[in-house]
Amino acid sequence: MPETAVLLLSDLHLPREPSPLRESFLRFLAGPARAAQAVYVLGDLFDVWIGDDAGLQDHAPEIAALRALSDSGVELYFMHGNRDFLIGAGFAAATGARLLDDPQRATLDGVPTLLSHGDRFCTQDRGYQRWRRFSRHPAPRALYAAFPLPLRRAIASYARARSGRDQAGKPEAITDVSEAAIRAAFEGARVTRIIHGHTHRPAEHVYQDGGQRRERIVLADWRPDRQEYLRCAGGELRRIELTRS
Ligand SMILES: [Mn+2]
Repeated sequence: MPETAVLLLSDLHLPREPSPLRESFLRFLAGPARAAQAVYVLGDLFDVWIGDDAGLQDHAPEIAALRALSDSGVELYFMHGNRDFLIGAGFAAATGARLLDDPQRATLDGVPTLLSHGDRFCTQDRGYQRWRRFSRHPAPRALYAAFPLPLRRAIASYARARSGRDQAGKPEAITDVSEAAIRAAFEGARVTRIIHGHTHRPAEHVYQDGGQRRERIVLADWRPDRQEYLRCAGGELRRIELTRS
């Protein structure tokens, strides 16, 4: 029986400008991704996404490569991040990706798993959660979508700069996930594994709750010196550095 690997990645934050990260992602799609059963992108694939109209053009090479991957028979799943939550049906149609709800329960390699971008678990960051609720609300979204392209770009870059300043001033514990939110997610979804990104703090956290072993895997963000994905197959999880695979 052929091994059926599932690959997961998040927080690539691919920019609109030419970048080695964009090249690496294209190498990933043409290389290791082709041998997988499924590829899950758990959000913030793009650093900014102001709408499918602009995004599909700004990221034409990635869109074509994602399409080639799904045409080759690899299942492609995409979850929104806080930077690219405006990805919509146009992206799904162009790439062949299925858009997932956040959180999403899935059985990966036989393990009941909860997948999430991760920002929903950062409940101690009240200011951020307020912004999250506002930005995902249909009314402001419809208003934003009706703005001309240059205005949408300007608003996005203002929001990004502001959030960078806000986050820099907050203590680490506030911007990380809340353990209470994680426990509630384990209980609610009845899973023994959570995989998420967003915090840029790659780690494996193991919990022992009433004799039950649970684990929380935090995916790594991509940097010039580190581009990795998580490979889930044959009963083990492995972080694989793209440059060495
Ligand atoms: Mn994020």
